[in-house]
Parts: sequence; C-alpha cells; structure tokens
Amino acid sequence: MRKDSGFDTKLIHGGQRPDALRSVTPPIYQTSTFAFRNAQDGADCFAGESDGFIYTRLGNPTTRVLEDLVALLEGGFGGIAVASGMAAVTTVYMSYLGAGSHIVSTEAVYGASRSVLEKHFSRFGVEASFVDTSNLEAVKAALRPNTKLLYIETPANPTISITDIAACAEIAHQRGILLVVDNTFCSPYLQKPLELGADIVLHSITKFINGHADVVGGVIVAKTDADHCRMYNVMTSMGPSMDPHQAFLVIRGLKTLSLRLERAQANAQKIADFLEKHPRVAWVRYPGLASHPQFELAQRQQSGPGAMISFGLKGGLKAGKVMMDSVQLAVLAVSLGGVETLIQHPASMTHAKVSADAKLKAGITDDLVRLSVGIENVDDLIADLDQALSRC
Ligand code: LCS
Repeated sequence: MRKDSGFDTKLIHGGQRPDALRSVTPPIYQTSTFAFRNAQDGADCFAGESDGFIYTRLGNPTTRVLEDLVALLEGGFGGIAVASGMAAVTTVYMSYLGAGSHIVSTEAVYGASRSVLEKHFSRFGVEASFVDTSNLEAVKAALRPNTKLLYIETPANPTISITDIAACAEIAHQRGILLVVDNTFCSPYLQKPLELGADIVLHSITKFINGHADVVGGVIVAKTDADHCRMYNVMTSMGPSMDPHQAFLVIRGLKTLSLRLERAQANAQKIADFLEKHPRVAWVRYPGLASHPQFELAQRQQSGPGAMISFGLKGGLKAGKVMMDSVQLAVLAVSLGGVETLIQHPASMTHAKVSADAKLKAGITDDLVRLSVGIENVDDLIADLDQALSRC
C-alpha cells in the first residue's frame, strides 16, 4: 500500500503484518506468552533491542495490527489498544496527572470520564475543572499554573456540543500543555484531531470503530514517539491490555467503518430533519442542522455530521419515557455507534453518576433523549419514531 493511499484503502490494508502462512486476515495469536529463540534473544527482547513479542500484557501481534491500523487512520505515531474506552481515558489520566496537578475538561464529557476524576483521581490529589469548552474564553480562564492536560470531547456525549480543536491546541500549546481529544463520536473517518493540532486522541472502540455492539474496547493514539512510549509504559504496568480475540473482532468491524458511517449519518440527517419539524419535539441537537449552535464549526472541523442526535420533547421527561417505552424498532439501550439504532435517557442512565447540579450546568437536561442512529432502512426508523411520538 502506498503511503498516500486514501482512507478506505488504509482501512482495508493498513496495519497488516507479514504472516508466514500468508493469511489474508490477521491470525488470532491467542497466547499469553511467546517462546524466546534462546537466552540471549529473551534478554534482547527485554532490553528493547529486538522487536519480538514477550508476553501478551506487554504486546501481542493481533493487537498490534489494530494499534497500527488506528494510528494510521488517525495519522499518529502509534496506537495503544486497551480493554475498554475507560481504560483508554484512565491510561491517559494516569500518564500525565499526579498529586498537585490539574486537568481542564469538557463539562458535558462522558459521565465516567468525569466521575473517575471526581471520585477516584481526587483521592490522589488531582484536581479537575469542567467547563464549556466550546467557549474558548472559559477554557483560558480555567487553566492554572498546575494544569497538565486540556481534555476535550467533541462532539460531547450527550449534548452534541462541539469544541474547536485547532483553537484549543493553540491555547494548550501556548501554556506548554497537551491537548487530548476523545474522538469517539466521530471516529477518524469524520474527524482527525491530530491533524488539527491535538497531541493525543482516544476512542471508546466499543462504538463506531468496532461498530457491531459485540466488543468493549478502547484505543489511544499519540502524535509523538515520546508520548506513545510514556502511555505504553503506564498501560503495560497497570495492565488493562486488550485481549487478542477482542482485537481480531475489532479489526473485522473496523473494515466497514466508512460504509457504516456514511449510511448511518445519511439516516441521521433525515431523522434530525424529521424530528425538527415534529410538533411534539421541543428541540433537536444535530451537527447537520443549521440550528446547531456550532453548525459552522462542525462543517469546518468534521467531514460529516455523524450519527448521534439529542432531542427533547415538549412533554419533558414524562413524554420522553413514553417515547422510549413505545419504540419498537429502535432499541432502548446505552452505548452507541453500532449498526442498530439505540435510544436512551442520559440523565438517568449514562450520566446518572454526575451530580444534578453538574448535569444541569452541562446542559444534560432531564428531557434530553439520545439517539444513536444505525444503518436500518430510514423509512422504517422514521415510522417507528413517528408512532412512538404520537403517544407522547
Ligand atoms: N468516551 C465516550 C465519548 C463514551 O461515550 C464512552 C462510553 C467512553 C469514553 C467509555 O467507553 P467504554 O469504556 O464504555 O468503552 N459511552 C457510553 C455511552 O454513551 N453509553 O454507554 C457507554
């Protein structure tokens, strides 16, 4: 494959390693450990003088294919595959935060990315501020001399608010700190944070990258060798490594990322248009609607609006509950980014552990219903939502 190949060519051929039996798909190296050729080979592997594999917590050939592939798609130095999206988030936190340090994060960040800082990292003396990172003045005002990371999630879960990655990179670099972007909602198909100036990008692989609601996983991609090395060392010491079978499934799911996302976002645009015109719907947040507060930024920063929609009903939470209980095709479940359409209520589900005050401040209102649009026939999805809305 040529270096300047297109995204889809990279998706199909990237990350491949030579295989002795010429296997077209990466074999599953379901082994915990690797035999050394001799004592010197073992010593060389441990000294880093040989690139042979040692032990699966430290690296595995199947997992390496996935790491190399995601790094290629994101345009980074190297990938680090881990057992869940939260393992990716906490590996980044563990690598750069310590007693007396501070992080500035998006106020509407995924619930656990926030609560792990508030409930657990705080026990080790880490401070965190959560601000509306779509407001650059608020970002600048929140930075302190001890701030080590600027961490943004864009679009944010579940408010779909959008943060200017390039502007945040400039702010972070002026202060000599790193910009981390959670790119879960877009995937590298729709957004390339490293090209926009970010230093680290991460994903819950559970979502669009795997895309089939059958694996939980995460990945981190660093722009530089030094940051990759620092986080790899933390990851292998703490041990949230990805299992090779899990990696195999993700590689298989990832191959169709462009096809899945194209279809899902075409469906999402039609559904967002439908919802916006519906008399029972109070508001809709979707980056493909001109009514989105950061519509222009989304057009500049993302190559498409994605497949995530948030909306509220005129009847508030009560009507939202009726709607969630009335859908017959959309599935009432958390998670997102799979081939099936999912509906959920963030205030009582994914963001239940965030305090009521913090939720309100972040715009995670009680009436907010979140839709992850899948690849079904859009007419069937709209008919399903329509019949559910008629009961609200
Ligand atoms: N980052 C974002 C933006 C997420 O949406 C999630 C999970 C994570 C990180 C953590 O990933 P995990 O450990 O679950 O792989 N978001 C979920 C959601 O909205 N519903 O269920 C999980």
